Amino acid sequence: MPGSDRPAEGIVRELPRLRQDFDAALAEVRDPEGLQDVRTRFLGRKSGELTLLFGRLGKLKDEQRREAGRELNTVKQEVESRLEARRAELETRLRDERLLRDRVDVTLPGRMPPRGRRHPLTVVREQLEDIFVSMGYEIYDSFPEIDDDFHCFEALNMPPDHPARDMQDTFYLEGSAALLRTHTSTGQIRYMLSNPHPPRVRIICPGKVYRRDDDITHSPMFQQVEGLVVGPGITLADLKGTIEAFLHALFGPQYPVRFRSSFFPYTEPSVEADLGCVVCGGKGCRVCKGTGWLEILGSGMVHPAVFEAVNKRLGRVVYDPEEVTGFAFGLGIERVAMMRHGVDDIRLFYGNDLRFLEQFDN
Ligand code: 2NL
Repeated sequence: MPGSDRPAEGIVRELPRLRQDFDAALAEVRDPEGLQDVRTRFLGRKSGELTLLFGRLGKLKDEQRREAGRELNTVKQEVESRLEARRAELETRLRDERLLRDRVDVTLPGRMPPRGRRHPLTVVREQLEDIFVSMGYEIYDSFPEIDDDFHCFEALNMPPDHPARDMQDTFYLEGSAALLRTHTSTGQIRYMLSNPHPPRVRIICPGKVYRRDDDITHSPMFQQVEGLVVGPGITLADLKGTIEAFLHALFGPQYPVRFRSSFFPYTEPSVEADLGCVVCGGKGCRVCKGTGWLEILGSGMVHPAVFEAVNKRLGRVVYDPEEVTGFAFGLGIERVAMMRHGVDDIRLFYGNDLRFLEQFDN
């Protein structure tokens, strides 16, 4: 019987079977966990099959122990190096699989980010600004939008009982004297009060204004551009020439411009400018209500009472109505955009509906 008289042979005889089992187990390995299981089965510290054989060496005599030990060590080294080789092989295979799975086709066209554009009202406002800048005007950023009675009404020749102050039209802030400006004239008054080149003025004031109005042609918030020119010898002819040049620059010189007498508390005389209907070319249609004309802006010669109110606030005469005159005008940006694009409901500009906004190019 092996193991009794030649115990070394007993141990050594186990080795071919152990090798065979190891070969078979290693061939089954598919992943690092499986590989660890095989390592434990053969080399595990407590009950690895090879470890147990090493444990049996202690019972042998010197000569036999050396002999069997040599054999066992050879096998152990072989097992270890084959485990290591398999580990390297597995690692390479797993990495290749991962690279294949995560492959990116760098030749694919990129996904284009959606491209934004300026709001149609911004486009119109910037066109207006460009035209006036080319005529030598300064753009005066007419903040604040929350203002007071003086800048919005009193300085503009609208005394406390004036109908324009009616609660119907103006948003007042609860429990305070503050209000939302109803026009950007507030900015023009502020400019005159802080003018670096008195008494000469040549500015436009673009900005948002607020009125208690809401229907297809009125929005409670809308945008306005007002202009103001002050200096010695400014006349109604300057107003007419400026407005005509401006409207021709904005819409094209093919449209006729006419002036009609009108009334505003802050101008005298006051005139409204009409433009030949951009829809029918003047023949008369639904949009111009058969007149051939579209009302486009209000204007007039600055009322002396406006200069006087500013002088009074300044505490000295800076804009002497005997020395300087001026003209002013105001128009709604939405109205220009509606005429330009044939839009019939002002609220579309504030609905943020991309189906509407995407129809405008820049
Ligand atoms: C409109 C047109 C207008 C003015 C605005 C103005 C400003 C100052 C002095 C005098 Cl500081 N006038 N602005 C003048 C005429 C018309 O706006 O349709 N408004 C209801």
